Amino acid sequence: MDLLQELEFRELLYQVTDRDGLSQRLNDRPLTLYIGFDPTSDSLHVGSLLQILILRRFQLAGHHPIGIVGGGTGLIGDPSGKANERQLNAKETVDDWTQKIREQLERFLDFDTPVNPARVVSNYDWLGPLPLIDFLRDIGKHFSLGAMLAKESVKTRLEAGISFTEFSYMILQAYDFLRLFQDHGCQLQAGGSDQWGNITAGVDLIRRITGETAYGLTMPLVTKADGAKFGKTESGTIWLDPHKTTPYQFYQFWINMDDQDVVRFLKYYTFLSPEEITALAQEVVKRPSERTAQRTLAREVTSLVHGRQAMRSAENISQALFYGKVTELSAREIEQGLNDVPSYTLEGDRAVSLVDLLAKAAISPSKRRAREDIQNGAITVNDQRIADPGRLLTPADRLAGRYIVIRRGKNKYHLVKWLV
Ligand code: 545
Repeated sequence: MDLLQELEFRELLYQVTDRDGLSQRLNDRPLTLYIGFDPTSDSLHVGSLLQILILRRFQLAGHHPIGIVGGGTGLIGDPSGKANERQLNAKETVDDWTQKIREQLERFLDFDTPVNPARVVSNYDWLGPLPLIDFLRDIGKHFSLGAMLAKESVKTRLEAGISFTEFSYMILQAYDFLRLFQDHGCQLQAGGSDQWGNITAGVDLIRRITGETAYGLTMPLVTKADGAKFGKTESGTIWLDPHKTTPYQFYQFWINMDDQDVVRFLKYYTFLSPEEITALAQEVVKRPSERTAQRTLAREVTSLVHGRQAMRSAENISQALFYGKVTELSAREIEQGLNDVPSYTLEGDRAVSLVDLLAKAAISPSKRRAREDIQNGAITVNDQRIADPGRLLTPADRLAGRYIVIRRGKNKYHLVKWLV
């Protein structure tokens, strides 16, 4: 299986400007390719992860990957796939985000391999100093208004409105490709299918100016079988930054994947071989309740993004919460596993009555109901069912010296914390 065949197996090929030409070129000798990421926020998310992994797949196959961070284009705003004009962000903000995105990209690529080290560059380096008159004469002249208006990204916006700023975006992205082609021999640009218009604009510009061939390739936009938006949960976007989405939340996102989606996501997001993926696909059919495919997916992607240790810890938290063993967790694991459940903060070492606490922390609606909840066996403290309505909580009940985990009913978790 060559690289393009592998991408086909992984359902990652959507459009290619010249499938046979590119295939030959890839089998002939190492190629340089790039993918761009605009700093539209301070972190990349699971949507962009797919693209980062494409760079990595090419690098593993011996090709030279370049990641562009759009320090320049991020100041303009890509209209592709956007129904409305974007709000411009302040330059300082874009600068700050450019730096953060650059650092994230760098974590996924290999810069130390002597044969085909990765490169990450910001397009502000050449777009920032670009002189307007030269730009309009040398680059603008190659773009026909008819072709620009016919691009999906512009055509769909003519009604709702599009500024000259966003309209010009495709020229900047095309110019990036030309610069990388000239400066680094970069012959391929990849991206999601929303980028097709911008990518082909670059392929055309390179042909017009140099007379040579460059290639473009897109991947499908990631969708879910049930039509829900991929990469979001009730608690928001799944980011790659562990301060925005904890490794445990990240792990949960993957382990909760529907049976209908899990095999495709193993193909998209892991480096497991086609044989291993096929075997897991059979598990989904034969033993769906074991969720072996989901567990493998969560383990692989969490290790990839947050490292083995964070993955182990996420696994540990999941198990403990599932099997009622919170006492086995460390302080950090408790914080991580329960960071999105209601919490209540207390001070001091005095013993507190469980009934009072249940009412004060609004775990039970009132003191009377708190007593009933205890009598009905609905309350656990650190996974221990409590039967005595007179129970006092003392410092000895605290986990790691400062936490008590209270559950009401099957899975309504609450975290009580002591200030230390
Ligand atoms: C800029 C300069 C270039 C080439 C490309 C670009 C960026 C491109 C773009 N891409 C998207 C993006 O989203 C924000 C990233 C999160 C901080 O806008 N014009 O930057 C997404 N891209 C990855 C995929 C995409 C695309 O980063 O291509 O299709 C999402 O899957 O929307 O010279």
